[in-house]
Amino acid sequence: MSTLDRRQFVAGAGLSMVGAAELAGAATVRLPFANGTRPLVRAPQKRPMLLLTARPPQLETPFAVFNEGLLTPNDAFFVRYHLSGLPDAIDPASFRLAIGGHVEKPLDLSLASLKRNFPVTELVAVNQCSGNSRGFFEPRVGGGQLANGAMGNARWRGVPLRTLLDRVGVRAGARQVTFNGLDVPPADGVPDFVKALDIDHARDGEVMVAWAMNGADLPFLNGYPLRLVVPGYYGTYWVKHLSEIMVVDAEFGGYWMKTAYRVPDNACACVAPGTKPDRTRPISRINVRSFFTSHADGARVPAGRVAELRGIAFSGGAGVARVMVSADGGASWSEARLGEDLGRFSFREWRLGLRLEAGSHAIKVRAFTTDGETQPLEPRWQPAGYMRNVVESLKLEAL
Ligand SMILES: Nc1nc2c(c(=O)[nH]1)N[C@H]1C(S)=C(S)[C@@H](COP(=O)(O)O)O[C@H]1N2
Ligand SMILES: [Mo]
Repeated sequence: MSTLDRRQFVAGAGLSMVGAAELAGAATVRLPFANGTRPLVRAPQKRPMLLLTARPPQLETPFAVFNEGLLTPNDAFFVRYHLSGLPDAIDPASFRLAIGGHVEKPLDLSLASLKRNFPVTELVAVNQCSGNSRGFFEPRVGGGQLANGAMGNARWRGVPLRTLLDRVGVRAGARQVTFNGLDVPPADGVPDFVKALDIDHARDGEVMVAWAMNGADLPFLNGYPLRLVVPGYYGTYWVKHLSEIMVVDAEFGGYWMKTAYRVPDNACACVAPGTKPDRTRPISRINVRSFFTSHADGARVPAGRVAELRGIAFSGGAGVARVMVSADGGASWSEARLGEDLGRFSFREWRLGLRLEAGSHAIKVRAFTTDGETQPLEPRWQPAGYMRNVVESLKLEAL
């Protein structure tokens, strides 16, 4: 795509992404919770997606996409923004990434220089929104009422953040690194979206400044031309349209670290339903999850014959060791076969054949990581609606 095309293309991505006329005729999806009707809309570079909000754009992946393959196609990858001030055109020729703050020699990099002058790395990792599945919380909580489609798995390509930090020379006393993108708050709005990682995390060699996913430029709505990739961490840290990296010598106190995106500071990151935590900490690593992808809830299968069940499992970096399936409400569990290993941050496929007698069955799936973490059998609760990872249950009708 030429620069001119790109400019024109993204011009529609911001304010009027979805016109009222389009919405009027849109097909809808019914998510399985109250007020769960979502129009399916076409945003730039996207196939029809579930619309949560148009301004800022928030789009959820139709869940059937996760049965297409282990990598989530770019045109089906979910979209989440906080601020309605999206850039409406980004010219790759004049774009700059600034790296500065508590460093020896600050850098101002062009896209071409970033791609040409540093070693390139690739990694498959899940980007999952903290609030993925929030719509299922009971009691309900405020925030985007998402089903399970605010996640995606991609092969990211870019430069390790460590390499860039080594190049600018981090000075002694550095504590954190902050990340800012080109989107801005509306004039009277909320604080700018800036996130921070501890300096050791930023230098772990895995955190990446990426310009491509699944072999193509980042779609505009997924952060063109650059985004941070923080393997194993929730999507909130994966700053899009990344334009400024600052090393700081104190803990960063911005709104999106100090006030938002915090979880109860205890082992389960949970509290009794309806209560508030006494102490919180910034959200961090993704917890282990597994899903059915081969069958939709309530699907019919032939009685007395083997139904091939399939799904995905993932974790925050320990890797999936085992996936167990129960067809008797959790009394007994069978081990599923795991598919190709694309790395410890990736979706992992699981498969299991189950023979079901005539009748209605509730099938459960539960993943275990290599370090023994597993999913709770009962949902945990917290007021922000983050980190849901209860064992999923699938209803099948054998007839
Ligand atoms: N610049 C910018 N980056 C951002 C955000 C944002 O609002 N602005 N939202 C974050 C959140 S909360 C999530 S879950 C991910 C979503 O990534 P995606 O839109 O590519 O799926 O982007 C992150 N990066
Ligand atoms: Mo998010």
